[in-house]
Amino acid sequence: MTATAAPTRVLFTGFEPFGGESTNPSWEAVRVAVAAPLAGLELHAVELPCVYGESLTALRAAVDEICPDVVVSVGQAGGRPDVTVERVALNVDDARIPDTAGAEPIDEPIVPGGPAAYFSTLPIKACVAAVRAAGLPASVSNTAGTFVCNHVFYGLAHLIATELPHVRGGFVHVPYAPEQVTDRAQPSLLVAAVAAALREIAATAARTRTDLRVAEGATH
Ligand code: PCA
Repeated sequence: MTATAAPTRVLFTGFEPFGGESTNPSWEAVRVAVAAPLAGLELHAVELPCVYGESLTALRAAVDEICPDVVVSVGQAGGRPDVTVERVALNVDDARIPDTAGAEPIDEPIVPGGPAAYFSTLPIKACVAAVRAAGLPASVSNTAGTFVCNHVFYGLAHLIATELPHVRGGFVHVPYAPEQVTDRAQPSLLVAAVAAALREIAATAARTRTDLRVAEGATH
């Protein structure tokens, strides 16, 4: 009898639309990413509200229900030209625009007394390399901002650090979808391409224990 390894359970999260947009490519891409099977992986997708606090409650509920090995949270970063794998989450909410419930916190800690920052526990450089090898643009980002995406990233990292050390997780920001920028000179990437990149990231996170030691830093 051949023993079959248990599949790596991957939870993707995407966000509802925000900021006056009618779609959010993060959720659209996550939906597409989980629609087809991927060898050795069990893929799940959950949509989060773009609301401080509530987004983390929903993430927590999904983690409790699905018991993932890997969590890849995804959000829209309008204006970025490529798929960006985030390195660091900051313990601060500082809203430039209201969240979809109207909250606009300024300089509030996400976890009072928590560490100033957490690093992603995904192999970020291996993930970037895998997306590029699939022919799609990707880079490491050193800031996830201070809006709801960073909030979810920090909350996820805190949950992993304090309660779920066997889970690996991080955050990926994705460009606008082309249909969002037909009237603006802004970079965009097809949802299908973003979904393919997310599948590469899931597969890479599942098989990679030690990240690549290659320079992906920034001078500013
Ligand atoms: N992007 C926002 C929040 C939700 C989303 O998709 C951000 O970058 O914070």
